[in-house]
Amino acid sequence: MIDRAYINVKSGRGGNGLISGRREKFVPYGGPDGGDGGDGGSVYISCDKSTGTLQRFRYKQNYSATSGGNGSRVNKHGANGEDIDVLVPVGTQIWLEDDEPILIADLAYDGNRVMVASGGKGGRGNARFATSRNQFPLLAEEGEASMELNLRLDLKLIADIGIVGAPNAGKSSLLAALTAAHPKIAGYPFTTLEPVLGVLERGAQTIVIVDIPGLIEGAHEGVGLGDQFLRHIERTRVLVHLIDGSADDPVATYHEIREEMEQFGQGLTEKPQIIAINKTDVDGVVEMSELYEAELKGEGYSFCTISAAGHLGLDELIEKMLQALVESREEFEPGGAEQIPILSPVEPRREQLVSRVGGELVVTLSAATRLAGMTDPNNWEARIQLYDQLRRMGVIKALEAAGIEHGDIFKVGKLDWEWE
Ligand SMILES: Nc1nc2c(ncn2[C@@H]2O[C@H](COP(=O)(O)OP(=O)(O)OP(=O)(O)O)[C@@H](O)[C@H]2O)c(=O)[nH]1
Ligand SMILES: [Mg+2]
Repeated sequence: MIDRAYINVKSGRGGNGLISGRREKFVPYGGPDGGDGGDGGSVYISCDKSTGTLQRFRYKQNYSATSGGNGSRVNKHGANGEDIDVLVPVGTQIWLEDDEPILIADLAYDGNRVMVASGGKGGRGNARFATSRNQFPLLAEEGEASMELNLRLDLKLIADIGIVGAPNAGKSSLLAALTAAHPKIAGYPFTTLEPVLGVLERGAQTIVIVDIPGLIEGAHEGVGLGDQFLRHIERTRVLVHLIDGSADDPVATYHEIREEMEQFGQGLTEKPQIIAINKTDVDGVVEMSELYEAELKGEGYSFCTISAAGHLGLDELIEKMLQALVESREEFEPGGAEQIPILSPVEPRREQLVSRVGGELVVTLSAATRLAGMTDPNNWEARIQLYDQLRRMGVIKALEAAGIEHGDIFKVGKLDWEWE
């Protein structure tokens, strides 16, 4: 079972604005008519309770939204790119992979959604730059660049109910009896080697149940991979502790497993728990169950007797599970499902005007580089118009403040410019 995955997301870039139109005055339909580029699509991540694991991210790691279309003539706007939604299970944390990973969002409740990479804005066409002073602008903007991020997904809560117990207790049989899952079942210990998820539908309720491999003494220290399995039940709300009623000393085994859980820590023994004695169809188990129940009463948990293989007592067990889930939700979700767990928004786009890169002054303001990207470097008139825009954006002031001198070269997008 995978509970961590790495993905790469990329938003769509904005489409370019267009420089187009007829320069002559008094011509019908004359004037600048270059349309705007469309906006690029954004990438969202949303959680959904029908998605159980991060398994499928093993096969697909790259998620990209589409780019905006370029503007065209006659003021025609480019098509917008399409947003995409990456579906993850409820309980997924999204981390930005950096030197120090940064938690972007904690999708704790069904339907939570967060934008992780915003689409680039479309560039403006030359029609938008027309003023009374400049009736035929030779300027347009490139679309805003896309955003690309490497993310780590961590699934915190994998199931509502975790079934724990000794090897051979009948845990997988119980999962098979309650859900449509088909775990391997066999009459020897350690049949289950990896956790298996199943879904139980009860009216409008959907309960995700996880069956884990059997726990034995030393589990918390890693014996039989027990520490890994304990980590899985750490991420469930309610435990069903299944006891093999036909085994030799089930009460002692129960205490052994509780001791392992106690040693492991992480609040496992504080979770709501239902003790279920299994195999009541075996002769004598019903009678012995009364004794076991009396001995385990002091534990303060609710108690029932079932036969997983014989499908006996399951309705009562399901009722107890539902009740425990309601109580656990009241305890952990005071704000209810409306609560928004999203922690921090995506990193804002960098908006520094000018920076020095290896002794050279480079204009970094994206609004400026996008204009430069569409400017014909050989057209002096276009360059004058661009210079005028750079001045309005405060770029020229910033270059002066950075100490630019006569004869120095500065870069804006693909253009090199000599300072005069
Ligand atoms: N008689 C009887 N046998 C049962 C019952 N439930 C399970 N069993 C049997 O007990 C054996 C173990 O069942 P599993 O469901 O594989 O047990 P498990 O707890 O998942 O075992 P591990 O995965 O090895 O930890 C199998 O032979 C089952 O058929 C029951 O209610 N009655
Ligand atoms: Mg099993």
